[in-house]
Amino acid sequence: MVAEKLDVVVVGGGFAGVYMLHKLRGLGLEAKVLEAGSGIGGTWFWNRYPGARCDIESMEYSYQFSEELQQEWEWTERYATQPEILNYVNHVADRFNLRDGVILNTRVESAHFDEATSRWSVITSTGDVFAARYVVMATGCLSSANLPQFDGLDQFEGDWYHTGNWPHEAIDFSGKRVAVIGTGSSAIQSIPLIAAQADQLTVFQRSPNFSIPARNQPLDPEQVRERKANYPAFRAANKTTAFHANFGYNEANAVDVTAEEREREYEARWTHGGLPFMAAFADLLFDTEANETAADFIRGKIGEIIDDPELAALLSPTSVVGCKRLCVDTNYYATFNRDNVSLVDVSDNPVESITATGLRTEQSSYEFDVIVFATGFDAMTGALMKIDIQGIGGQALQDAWAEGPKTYLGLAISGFPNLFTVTGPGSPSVLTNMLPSIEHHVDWIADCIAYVDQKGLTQINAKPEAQEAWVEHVNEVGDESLYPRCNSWYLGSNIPGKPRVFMPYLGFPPYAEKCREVADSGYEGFALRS
Ligand code: N01
Repeated sequence: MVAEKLDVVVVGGGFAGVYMLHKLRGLGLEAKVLEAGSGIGGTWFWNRYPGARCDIESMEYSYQFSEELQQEWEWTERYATQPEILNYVNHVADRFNLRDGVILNTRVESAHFDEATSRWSVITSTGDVFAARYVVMATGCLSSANLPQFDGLDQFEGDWYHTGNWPHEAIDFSGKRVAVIGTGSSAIQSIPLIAAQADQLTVFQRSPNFSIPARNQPLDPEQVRERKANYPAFRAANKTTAFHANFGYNEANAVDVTAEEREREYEARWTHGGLPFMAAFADLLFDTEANETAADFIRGKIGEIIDDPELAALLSPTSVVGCKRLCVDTNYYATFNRDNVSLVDVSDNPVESITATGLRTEQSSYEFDVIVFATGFDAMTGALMKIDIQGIGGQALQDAWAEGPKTYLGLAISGFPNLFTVTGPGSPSVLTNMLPSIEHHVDWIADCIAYVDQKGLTQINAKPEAQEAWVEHVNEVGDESLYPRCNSWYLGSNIPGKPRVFMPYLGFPPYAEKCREVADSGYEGFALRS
């Protein structure tokens, strides 16, 4: 098969891939996006489970590269639903004439670097071959669904679904006995809606999670008008915050204020709703004692909501708040007061197998018509490691990352020249508002490609020592926080056998500063070749 020559192959047609294509075209480059799905949208294409909605406010979870776009698009709710976000990204693709640059239903199977030509040979599931000067992996942080290896799934006579790979047609749970396995964000959003429809719902919980009410509501037209009048300034202010979002950061430490002040602050944030709860005090993710005050507050709320004290205790986490991604819900805890909902604690009574008619834990058997796996993702590295990526000398990414991912700035991997990762491990990505962080990465990558081309160079490769220093720095910063203290997908600990490494970089502003310095210095830490 003759390879089609391109300047850039972009892998993945989510928000990152779509904007990357727009930027590359702006540079006059020939680029194609290769997307496994039958539509664009990434996360918002695949995660169609009931109740799927963003946990960042819609007016922040949107592109800002075009002032016209952000002025003309009308969000309807404080937190946008999955269908609305999918409509939005499709609107962007149409508005900027990007559709003809996206090849759908095409999964990238391998990407091998040829040193002699400085080109990547990219082979797809459809047998197409591309020879590209650059590859941008816009493969997403939470795109490789984790389906635990339960014996017997192929024997199950009912229907089963994974929240991260949900069918396109609506599923009717009426009259059904339904199991949900997992209690992360996807489960917490879908459980209240499934419970409202199903005959019976049984939730299998391995670890309880902290969740804050979303307080979702229609957007107030007056507030929208005000925000739109100052959109660029609003976005600029968000860039100066750790989470790249308008969380109303309080700079006081929880341990320095009185119990009454803490209570007042937590209560105000519980009433306001959503992730800004974590910005109640500056020390919440750095000091166990401070964190425990937040944990106590949320446990108190769970106790108030749940009628049965034993059930409330089961639903109350004893872990660090925010150590796992904080959940945001609509009626999650209250759903457990319903007569048709029950909770099974599988923390020391694991799900052992799926049977023809249901599932078996170590202690009991259950019968179901439908099983929903809300069991998460092989996060941050999963999608990349599924592709056969080989860099200089045929080195496989799987080998280079055998002990955990190593990148320079979460943007490049030493030994894999001219290949970039959008929101890769070692970047703030999942610890920030993803959309503006994606835009930041895409802009940086586009500038970098433009620089290399303008200088007439053929290769840019992260130096091993720069990568080592960055990885060490990411770990040092992570270790100052409470994040490494619990098991979470940030650490890869939800996937059996995955090396335990804290993958994201904590703090957007210092990261953006470092990226700027590297670019301004002519790409310090990179080896450039003519
Ligand atoms: O996945 P998760 P998710 N037996 O990994 C359990 C984003 N997101 O899809 O905690 C029994 O959080 C597992 O138990 P444990 C957001 O960043 C955002 O819900 O490992 N249980 C856990 O309860 C989020 O953090 C939004 O003990 C098993 C659950 O499955 C990320 O995506 C919405 C098990 C997995 O939870 C992932 O969320 C949705 C087993 N063998 C997602 N294996 C919003 O924007 C796993 N579990 C709101």
